[in-house]
Amino acid sequence: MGLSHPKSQALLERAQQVMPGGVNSPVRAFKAVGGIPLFIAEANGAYLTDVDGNRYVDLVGTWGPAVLGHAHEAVVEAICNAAQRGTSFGAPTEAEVTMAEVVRELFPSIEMMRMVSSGTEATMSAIRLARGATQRDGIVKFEGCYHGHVDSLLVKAGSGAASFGEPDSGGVPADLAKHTLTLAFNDADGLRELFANKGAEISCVILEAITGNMGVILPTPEFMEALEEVRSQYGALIIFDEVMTGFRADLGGAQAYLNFKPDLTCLGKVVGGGLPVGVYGGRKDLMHHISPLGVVYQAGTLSGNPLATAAGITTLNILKQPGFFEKIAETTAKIEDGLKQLIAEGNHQAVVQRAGTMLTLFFSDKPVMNFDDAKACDHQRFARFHQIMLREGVYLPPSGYEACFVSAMHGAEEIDHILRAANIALAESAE
Ligand code: KE4
Repeated sequence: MGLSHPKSQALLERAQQVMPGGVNSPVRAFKAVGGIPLFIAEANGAYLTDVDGNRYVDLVGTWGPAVLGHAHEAVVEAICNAAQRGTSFGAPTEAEVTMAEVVRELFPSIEMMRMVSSGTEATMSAIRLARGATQRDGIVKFEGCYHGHVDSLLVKAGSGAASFGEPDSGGVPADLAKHTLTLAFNDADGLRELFANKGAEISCVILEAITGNMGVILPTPEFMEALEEVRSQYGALIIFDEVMTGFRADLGGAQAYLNFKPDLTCLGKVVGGGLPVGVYGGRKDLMHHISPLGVVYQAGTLSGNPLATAAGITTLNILKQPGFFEKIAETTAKIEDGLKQLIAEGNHQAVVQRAGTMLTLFFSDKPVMNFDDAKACDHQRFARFHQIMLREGVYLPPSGYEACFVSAMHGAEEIDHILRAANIALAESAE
């Protein structure tokens, strides 16, 4: 018996009159998994409650930020206290300095940074900086990696492998997209070959070094070596988009997990503790190109505002306590191991891939190493799996190309609930 969602249905009909698809971000529309998007009334700890009173163990974590769990008492208190002193001044504050110092402590490669209000703003600004600093227009990205809705990054591979990109969205000018080259993730030889042909034109390589937007995929050592080679041989800047992996793949992000020092890093999600914050930063000599020091312009009315920095500082100070992050990663590993055991016992064609506190269950008969592998997964089965998990009270990302996120508030009871639900959903979705 499915859960009833009459209030979500009614709200969806109202919402669709005033917002495209009734949502403020496309993935929320549940298009990939069917059913209707659930309107959430509140969230607390590891749980969401929808407007019809149905309660779920949350594995979306608002796409990453809720690493402490929802409505964490200290974060809510910090936001309330800050709000009483004013919500935005459009002027520098001590909190921005404190927050930047905490980010630099956890991400030593970020010697200097600029705060913005979203992950998209962070990546958009980082590639503008790379172009400005190198005086080159070319950009390299990888199929399946998502970096926010930046015109130059909504680009798919052109007809020929080494040809420049084509728009991957309406409204992106072909004249802009052509400056973006796209390769397969983990294609070390393709990267070397592309640079051999066009290295002098390329300002940067931007990547999710551990991906989340085609599910969790780890890079091969060869791929990381090729990145280092093209940086040293051609002077291209390496930009790690850690909007998702920051404080998630590892406390110090993918760069700590992989022991690789990027030239620039983009952060978002967790860094704002659930409020709108993005960060881009890295080598001081590069950040000196940013206005008002240099000629690369970037600005934002609400950048570094008091509420977001209060939430961010509180979140990071709790997260960096000794053993705190490791405990969440340990919980995530228990979920991974439990899922793998169920897959083996039921002889299901599925694999689980994890990095730190983020994981993906792919309906695939082999490890997923790039976007072609991710596309070859059984996404119809994932849709059935998603709906059954929802019925069983577990809220998964509504797409097979996403990552699940675990919080500090997921404990033994939540692990047991997730695995019991998965056992049912694996069996029923197989039919
Ligand atoms: P925002 O502009 O949504 O804050 O960040 C864009 C972004 C940039 N880089 C990476 C690696 C990201 O994962 C994201 C946003 N991630 C998606 C989830 N796949 C956010 C969910 C959504 O689009 O609604």
